[in-house]
Amino acid sequence: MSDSTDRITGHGGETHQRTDADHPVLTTNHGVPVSDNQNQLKAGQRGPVLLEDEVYREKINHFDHERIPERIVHARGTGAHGYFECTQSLSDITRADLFQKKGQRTDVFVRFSTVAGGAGSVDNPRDVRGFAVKFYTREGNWDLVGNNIPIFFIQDAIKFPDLIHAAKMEADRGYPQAATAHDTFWDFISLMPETTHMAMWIMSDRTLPRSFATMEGFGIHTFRFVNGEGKSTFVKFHWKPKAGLASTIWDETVKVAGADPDFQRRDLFERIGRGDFPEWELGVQLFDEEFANSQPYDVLDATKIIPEEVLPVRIVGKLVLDRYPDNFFAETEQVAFCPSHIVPGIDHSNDPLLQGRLFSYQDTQIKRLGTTNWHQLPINQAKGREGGCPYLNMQRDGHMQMQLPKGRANYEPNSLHLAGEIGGPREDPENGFKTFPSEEQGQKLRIRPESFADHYSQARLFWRSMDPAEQAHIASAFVFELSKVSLEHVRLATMANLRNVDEALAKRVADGLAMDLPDASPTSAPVIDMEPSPALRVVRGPLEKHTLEGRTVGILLADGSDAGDLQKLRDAVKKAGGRSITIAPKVGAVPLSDGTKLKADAQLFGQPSVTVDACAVLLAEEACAKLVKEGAAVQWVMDAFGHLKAIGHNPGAQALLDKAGVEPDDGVVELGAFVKAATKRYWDREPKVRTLA
Ligand code: HDD
Repeated sequence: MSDSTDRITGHGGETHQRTDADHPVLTTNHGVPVSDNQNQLKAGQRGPVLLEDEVYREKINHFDHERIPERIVHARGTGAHGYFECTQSLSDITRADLFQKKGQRTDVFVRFSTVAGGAGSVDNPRDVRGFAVKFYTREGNWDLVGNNIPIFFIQDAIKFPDLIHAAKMEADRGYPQAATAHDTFWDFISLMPETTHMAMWIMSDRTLPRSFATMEGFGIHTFRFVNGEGKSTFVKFHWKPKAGLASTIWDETVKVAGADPDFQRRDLFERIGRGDFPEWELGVQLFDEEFANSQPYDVLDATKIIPEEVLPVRIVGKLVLDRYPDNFFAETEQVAFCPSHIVPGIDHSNDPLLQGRLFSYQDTQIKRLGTTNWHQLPINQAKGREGGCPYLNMQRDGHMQMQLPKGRANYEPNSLHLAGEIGGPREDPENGFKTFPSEEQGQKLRIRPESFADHYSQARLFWRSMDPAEQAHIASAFVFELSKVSLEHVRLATMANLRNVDEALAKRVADGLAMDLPDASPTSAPVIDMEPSPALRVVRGPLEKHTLEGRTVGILLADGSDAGDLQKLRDAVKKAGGRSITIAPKVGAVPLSDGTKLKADAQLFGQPSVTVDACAVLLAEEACAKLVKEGAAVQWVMDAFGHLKAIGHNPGAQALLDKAGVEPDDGVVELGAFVKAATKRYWDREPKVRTLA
């Protein structure tokens, strides 16, 4: 065997035989070194390929089988590793290991996703975002499989296949991909009043997050915490983004999807790459049976929230994503979450949506990953206690069995240990997981409880909690979506439901469609006016953060742009915690005022202003005169203004702003004032730039 200098360390730390200065030897999957990876084996130089060519056959054979079924929902996703840190012990409320000690860290893997689109669809349609967190706790994996919306469409899991069939592309035509603006979705929604509250959230800015880092997350269901004495406390989980809440304008969303379908995946990758780690605080709403019974809604109903003003969110931890997967398929595609994966100290409630979920995920993972041993995939493996065995039981065999259990103990009880053999693991009545012994009674019935009957009060609460700018976005989104519905009776049925939410909303939608308002649909419970909840707002809400931290400034420049101004601007953006990218008609070498040549970060056509959070225009007059005739440059500025972004400019750029129709306001400033102006959007500008319903 050659000495160690002939060995080279591979990706996973293993060593390989070195073939030249930099590369290990290429082999077949069965370890046979390959002499030629460029040509098939032929009879003669130009002869037929030979069947015996194992190198070629194995390579193509594997390639042909490299795709696995995509997730039936949430197919398009992006994941990252990180950690959860307990910042406030909850040991009095739960025995769950990860909440015992302040400062205690637990590894996590998080996957963000859209719902309706396929794995290859766009990152930012109007859609819910999955927010699935796998905690590798020392007492097993806990999967908190949530969304960025605190409620769900339906109350009972049995309707889930119908909902998804209606939302996804239509069965006879195979479109639209990743969009709800179509007949079957709104047909289903209009016939299921329980979906009305969620429809409001779907039409709001919540489904247009700027980045995964700027959206909230929710566990949605009521769960239970169970402490060491077996006492249960109801709990709802919230993820509050450190970067604040930020969404895009619908026109901007549509354009980003075209300019960069991977926008949010790229954003996560680049944030982590530059050490700008996305972070959330974990908040809990804790309550007991008495509180639950005193509310005008049922806490087991997943279409209802508990307003934060009614029951404050208590911050107990933080989540930091600080490592991108090494391999997208091995980790992000193969990761498997199950809401049924809970750990001692956490338990389910009787929420029929949650209960139904407890079966589905395990079932779908076997279909998707092709084996009952999917828990052995590294990304899904429990980590266990330090050095301890992550899991131990008598389950054996099955496809792709990677374990090597020793001995004969594949059954329990057994007495093999009495013969000095391996007896295998035994249950732990003291510390093992125990289901909370809730009292259950009643007949076996297929029934929806009366307490689930109010489908409009919280939809009204949401609407009346919104900032006027958000109300305009919601009404306009209904108009946009229903305009794409070809079935007139579906539009009318939807508006009939909206009349129960808010008459003004319904009127705005009807006017936007140039249709008469139908009679309101019947309601199965009185619609009550709840106290508005400002916590629900994105625009001018408690989580709207005026900052440049984690945000991107685009600087449009061209020949002769002032080098000193450029440096000052970049330094100021950096000091404010933002990052700047220089954008020019040609990337290779931009001659600046001091004779230096700048390599621009991006080319004007490839980095439209929809891909940045704030815009600066730094131009010499001569170059500006040319760009005034360049549509992409005019559009760059016009979109920045139309999407309510801050625009900083030097005097030389004024002609381009004029051509783009930019009007003076607080968000259009000279460069010296730009960094401060760039920390937010200018919502009051919107009525000047577009007609909203
Ligand atoms: Fe689900 C995947 C979230 C209702 C059945 N769901 C899935 C994922 C998320 C959610 C984030 C992707 C996980 C990943 O990244 O791999 N789902 C939710 C939330 C729901 C919800 C927050 C309502 C509160 N889901 C729901 C119901 C059912 C399912 C009612 C079925 C009864 N969900 C599934 C699934 C998926 C899934 C079909 C598809 C891929 C997977 O499980 O792993 O089992």
